[in-house]
Amino acid sequence: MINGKKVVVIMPAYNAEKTLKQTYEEIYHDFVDEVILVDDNSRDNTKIVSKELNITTIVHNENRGYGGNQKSCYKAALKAGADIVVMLHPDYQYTPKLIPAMVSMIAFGEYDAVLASRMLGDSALKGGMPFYKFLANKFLTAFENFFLGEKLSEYHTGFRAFGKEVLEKLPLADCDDDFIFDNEILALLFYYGYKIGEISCPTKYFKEASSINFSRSCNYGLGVLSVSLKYFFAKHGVFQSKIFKKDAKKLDLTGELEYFYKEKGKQKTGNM
Ligand SMILES: Nc1nc2c(ncn2[C@@H]2O[C@H](COP(=O)(O)OP(=O)(O)O)[C@@H](O)[C@H]2O)c(=O)[nH]1
Ligand SMILES: [Mg+2]
Repeated sequence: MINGKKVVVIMPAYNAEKTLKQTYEEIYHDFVDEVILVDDNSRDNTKIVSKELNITTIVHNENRGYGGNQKSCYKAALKAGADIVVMLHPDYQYTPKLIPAMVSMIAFGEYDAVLASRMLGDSALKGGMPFYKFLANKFLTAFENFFLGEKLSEYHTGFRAFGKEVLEKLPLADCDDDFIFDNEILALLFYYGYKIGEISCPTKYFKEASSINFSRSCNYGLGVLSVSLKYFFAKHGVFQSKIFKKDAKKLDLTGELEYFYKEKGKQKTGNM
């Protein structure tokens, strides 16, 4: 809780058994009211590790993709009464120690969403980001900034925080079920006039932290170009593609969620 706002950390997980504990233990639990993990039908023991750590756990019985996973995460967080939701990858790529800083930027009313950027400062290459990903990130960011008329340092980080209003109001149900979800949500935030803040964030690249290969990265890159152009066309009244339509669907919060495990009380194992 910070400034009277309930803070929920969500973790979209896929084969994260080796890095989950380390990630979880770096969360500063004094500000975080609940942690929720959605296991997207992992082939390893992610859900067992998650339960052992007393994390509220939901398990998809089929793989719904990274965007599909986030949709379940946000539904669960909103149903748990979150005012601020932090999306943190359980692959120990981003440091959870920045959660209080990110959450404060929303809790005191300055921003609607916050991105932890690897491209502010010089941490991306130092942290081992492959050079081709670095170049692609720079190019895609410049392209998207141009077509959106914005000035973010990157659109591709997996460490983000959102106020509940944006998760309730944006048409997230109609967003992609794969990686391009991350880009669509940012385009929608700008489209509806919400404010996005950024902080700098170190990153670490190692085997378990990065499984996206060259061809999936290329697909993602093409998706980013497409979202940028669709935004531009929608904004200038040329044509409105699915997510920019007025009747695009929001998350449906009416159904019950099936929990594999529910957090029992609040466990303070943070080491800060
Ligand atoms: N649901 C789902 N998530 C995935 C899949 N592949 C990767 N992820 C998750 O997507 C996130 C980003 O993937 P990652 O390999 O870390 O990408 P990178 O760090 O950007 O190179 C991580 O949280 C992964 O757990 C998948 O096939 N399905
Ligand atoms: Mg990663």
